[in-house]
Amino acid sequence: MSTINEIRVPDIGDFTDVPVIEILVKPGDVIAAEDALVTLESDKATMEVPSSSAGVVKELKIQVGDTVSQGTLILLLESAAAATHNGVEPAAPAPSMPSVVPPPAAVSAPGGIAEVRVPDIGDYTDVPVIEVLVKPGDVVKAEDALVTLESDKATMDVPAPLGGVVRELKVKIGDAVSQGTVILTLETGDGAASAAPSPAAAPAAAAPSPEAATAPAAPSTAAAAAAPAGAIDEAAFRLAYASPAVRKLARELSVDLGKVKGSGEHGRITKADVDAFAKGGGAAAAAKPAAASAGGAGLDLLPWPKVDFTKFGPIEAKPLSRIKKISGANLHRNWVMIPHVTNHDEADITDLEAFRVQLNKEHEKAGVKLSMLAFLIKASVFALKKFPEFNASLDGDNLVLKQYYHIGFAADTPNGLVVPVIRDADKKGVIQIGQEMGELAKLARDGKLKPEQMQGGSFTISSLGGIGGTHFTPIINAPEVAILGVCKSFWKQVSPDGRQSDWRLTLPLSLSWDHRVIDGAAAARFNVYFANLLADLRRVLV
Ligand code: CAO
Repeated sequence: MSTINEIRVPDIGDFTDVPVIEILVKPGDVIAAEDALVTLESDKATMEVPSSSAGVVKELKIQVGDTVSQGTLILLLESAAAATHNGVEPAAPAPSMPSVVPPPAAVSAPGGIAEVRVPDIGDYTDVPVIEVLVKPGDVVKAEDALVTLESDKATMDVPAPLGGVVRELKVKIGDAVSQGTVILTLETGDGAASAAPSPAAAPAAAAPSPEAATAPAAPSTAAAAAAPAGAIDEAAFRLAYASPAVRKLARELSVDLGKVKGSGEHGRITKADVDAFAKGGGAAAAAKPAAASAGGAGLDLLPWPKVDFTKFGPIEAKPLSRIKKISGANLHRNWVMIPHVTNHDEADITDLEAFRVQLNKEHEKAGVKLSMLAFLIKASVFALKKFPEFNASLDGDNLVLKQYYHIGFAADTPNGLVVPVIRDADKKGVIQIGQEMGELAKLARDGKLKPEQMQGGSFTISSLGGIGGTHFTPIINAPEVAILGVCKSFWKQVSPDGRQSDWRLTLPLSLSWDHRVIDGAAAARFNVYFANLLADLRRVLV
């Protein structure tokens, strides 16, 4: 006899609405109790949810991109009666995950020396320290990450419970820690505990520690020292975008994660990538479009320069935001793997601007405020219909021409660049596009965009029009093949016949395109057609 168990998200501390970034099982899989089912990732921790029972996966109830909280149903598991006899309790709650934002854990004398200890991390003991993010002399603020711990189920940062100056490190990479282990001592006090460290106040700047004198960051020095010559590059391993289970597998297979190309979302390295890399020496890269295929020699670049900046003046080291790390890795890949060319042009938007102002007046009472970008998104659809290879993706030797028009727009947020997508822009009017843009841009600024609101784009527009500039080189948002950049419009005197002249409002266009798919003549034609559309939108009727 078999029973169906509901497997739910266990206690994950204070976290709610945590995105699911990977599903590790599928219907029909036979799993043992404690096998990892899904990976969740917040901005502080990556954690795997293990199964509380053994059995066969019957039905998945979530998908990648969903957000989950404690109690969310993950899947249905069919457990054999034998499993119960073996002592596996089908209805047993899944093991509690560690609190990922632990309560402050310092023993502190105001204005004195505080011992910062590992806080409550649930049932975990002897968790290895995989990264030490600070060094003696560093000025830290409350909540700054101090060390990263990684068990086989979760990766978590231990934050500073209060501000101060790091006095002495008590752990190093490789140490195993449990609740209560002293991580470091912190000198607290009026100046030290203040939120914004002033460069002059940082002892690291005034009197560099021995570590600071040899490397910009202690973690990389320590990691490099720990790794035997010719072994895994620890710094690159740590920076690789992968879940704990994938890291564990990479360790087991001695795979240098820093060298594996991720085929997952946002370039995330999956188990399959690690397996393929281990078996085929870089086979993971073959999953990429044509340019990524094997055969190219290594870039053979010089190592990145290591400079002790404190030798030249005061500095402040600021960790990159999660968005910056993800978008940086994507931008880097796109820049290196796509042969970019950028064509610059100009569009006469004098009449369109007058129309925009008039529309805004007409809809003022309804609270509608259209910027030029809404018109550009709409106009791009017509240009993409005319030049379908710009609304496409490379898939091996095939060009996938999309019959949908999902237009992404780059949005600048306090945490970095994100690209929300207006779906089916061909089916929407400019006012609806403008309203959706406003909503998506607000969600982006508040850090509340859902993954699905950034997926599926077929072409992107990056507008710096509200800021300035004349032209720039936007980086293509793979797997798309083109991106349009626009800058601030300006008044320009033009003379079509060399005798009479006129002042026209002019919009600078910068179209970057993938030379594997598009050639220069097509790009020039695209720009001319697009500019003509903007000059006279009646052309869309033709
Ligand atoms: N020329 C002149 N003025 C322009 C303009 C243009 N091309 N585009 C917008 N403006 C004006 C708007 O009309 C608005 O003016 P008012 O304040 O007088 O109404 C002002 O500039 C600000 O516009 P905006 O930036 O708020 O609105 P938008 O719709 O143009 O852009 C958004 C929205 C989310 C795309 C934008 O805020 C943003 O984040 N831009 C940066 C994108 C970016 O970082 N790109 C680079 C990516 S590569 O690193």
